[in-house]
Amino acid sequence: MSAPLKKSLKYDPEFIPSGKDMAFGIVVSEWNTDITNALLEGAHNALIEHGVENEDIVIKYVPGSFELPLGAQFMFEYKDVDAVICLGCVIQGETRHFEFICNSVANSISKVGLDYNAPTIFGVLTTNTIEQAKERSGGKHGNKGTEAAISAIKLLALEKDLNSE
Ligand code: DLZ
Repeated sequence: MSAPLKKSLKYDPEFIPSGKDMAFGIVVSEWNTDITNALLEGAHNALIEHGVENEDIVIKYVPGSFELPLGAQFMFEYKDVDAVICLGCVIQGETRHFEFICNSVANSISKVGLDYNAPTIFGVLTTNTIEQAKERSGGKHGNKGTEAAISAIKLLALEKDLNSE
């Protein structure tokens, strides 16, 4: 398949389904909060832009990215949401914390999604430096929060489509 089609499928609003009547939870990590709030802004704007009502978006914070999976699970348990978007930023430091946190968070977010049969999106930046994180949260590499929100809408639309066949 040609590169332009691939690009349009991902970014062209024409190929992004409407988020009308969909409800979303957004769980945000308090670590590197400048970055995660920028991801949140990107995700929230994208949901609104694609037809989601503000009252259908629940936003909650957790202490760090490690807590995102449980935050997502709580969202599904206690709030009437169809999908959860997890937003975090883990920056490679001197410690081995990076590897532990990234692996655990990725695996556990995936598990929540499979357990609840509901989109649970990995919107977590895992970068070497804060500059790289800035570039991906509203900088020259776009905003991964926006992409996370669009992924959530697309997966819900896919489920609706398959369920109606
Ligand atoms: C401990 C820790 C470290 C070292 N680095 C980060 C980070 O870069 N990004 C992040 O979101 N959280 C970090 N944390 C906190 C852990 O995610 C977690 O909140 C604590 O280990 C408590 O469980």
